[in-house]
Amino acid sequence: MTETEQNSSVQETKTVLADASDFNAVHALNSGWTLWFDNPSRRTTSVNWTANLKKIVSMKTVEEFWGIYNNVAMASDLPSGSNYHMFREGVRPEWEDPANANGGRWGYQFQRSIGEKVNEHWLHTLLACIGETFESSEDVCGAVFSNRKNCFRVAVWTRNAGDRESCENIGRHLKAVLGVNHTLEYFPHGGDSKSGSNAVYTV
Ligand code: MGP
Repeated sequence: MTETEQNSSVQETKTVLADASDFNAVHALNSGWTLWFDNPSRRTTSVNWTANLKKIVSMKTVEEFWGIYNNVAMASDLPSGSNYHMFREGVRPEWEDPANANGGRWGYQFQRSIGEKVNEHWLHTLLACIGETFESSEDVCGAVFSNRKNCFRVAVWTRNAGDRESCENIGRHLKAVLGVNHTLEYFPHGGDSKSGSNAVYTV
């Protein structure tokens, strides 16, 4: 390409700022996503779990995502014991949803001393989900941020715990997205280290 051609191609590139009077350009996400919150003060058992899940808002475009992200509480500021859940539209962030029923989750716990820096890890996880940057992104159901007394936890829920290759692809990518060197563990829903069950995959 000659310099003149390059200049003209640059000039033709239209951005959202190209027209000072029209800021309506939007960039559609591959699928819709919904942000949920649950309030721990009222969640004690798996029986009342569903009742405490609150849908905050759904989004279909990159612009809506940023508008929402910039106007909700930072994950590190959530009350201890509560969770954010960002799930594909139509999938409830609970084991019982058909999309999750045969699935599981990758999770990583950050020490609370990481403080506000944990928000970057959560944001990068959100961007990987809505940007569908996982190799088997269709198997990603959603992501969960948990603010706990002793830690922050970021998890990614996948659709099929029996599909080792897909799960491990997702786990490896999450590890890169989080930028951590420690081992990540995958548990089918319903099992975790507290209940004594072992991780079925590690990356
Ligand atoms: P949790 O918050 O995922 O675990 O689930 P954590 O953070 O290790 O535990 P915490 O006590 O520190 O909060 C806590 C409890 O919520 C579980 O033991 C279940 O009783 C209930 N629960 C969690 N999830 C994700 C579900 C779900 O999807 N369905 C149902 N029915 N109950 C759930």
